[in-house]
Amino acid sequence: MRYQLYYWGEIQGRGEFIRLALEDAGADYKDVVRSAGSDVMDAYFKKRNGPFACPFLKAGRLLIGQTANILHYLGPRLGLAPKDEARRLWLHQLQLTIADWLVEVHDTHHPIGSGFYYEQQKKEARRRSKDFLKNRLPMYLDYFERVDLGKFSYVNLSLFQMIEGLEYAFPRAMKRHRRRKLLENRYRVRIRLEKYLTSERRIAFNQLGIFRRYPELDA
Ligand SMILES: N[C@@H](CCC(=O)N[C@@H](CS)C(=O)NCC(=O)O)C(=O)O
Repeated sequence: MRYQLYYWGEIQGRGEFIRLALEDAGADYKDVVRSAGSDVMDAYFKKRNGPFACPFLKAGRLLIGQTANILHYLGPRLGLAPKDEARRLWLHQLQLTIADWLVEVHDTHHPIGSGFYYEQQKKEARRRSKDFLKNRLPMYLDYFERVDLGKFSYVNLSLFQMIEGLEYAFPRAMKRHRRRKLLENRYRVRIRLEKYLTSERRIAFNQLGIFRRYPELDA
């Protein structure tokens, strides 16, 4: 199967959670916008039953949107999830929790709305980040440190991405929030995916993405 991934070409964003799974499995895929521009992606948004937002994946005749949904589909096909229904649902549940967590990270720099520039919501961003770092971040970290992830799966890859992103965005706060299992997972994935992570295919974190480094928002 040749997969076609549709996601913005300049950022890791939510597309990266899919890229990591495809790369880890050595899957045959095309990162469409990066090679053909974003017009092709826009055309899908105009379709009657197209996706609401990116990332979305084209797999044969299937057109699949929502990050967690895409991973739910890809997991067993890429050897990154078991076929057993109970385990798959558990992984899907964890991935949806990661999606919630990611929205909270985004909202640290855009707490009022995506229609405003960061500079227009700096004060609120500071309040929101403070609350996120003090209350929400440790809750999520403790949760994922505690739960049973089972055999290596796409959830391990997504957790790696969360920790990498948080270290990029909040290096000071993350020093206070070291979690042994999550760090071990991070090193494990770094070794597994070294070739991809050091290649040009891995877009660097930047100030357009979900994880952004504004020192004034860090601890
Ligand atoms: N719940 C969706 C969220 C998708 C989403 O918000 N994608 C962003 C890019 S990272 C987007 O295209 N937003 C445009 C919009 O919401 O209008 C997922 O996890 O995939």
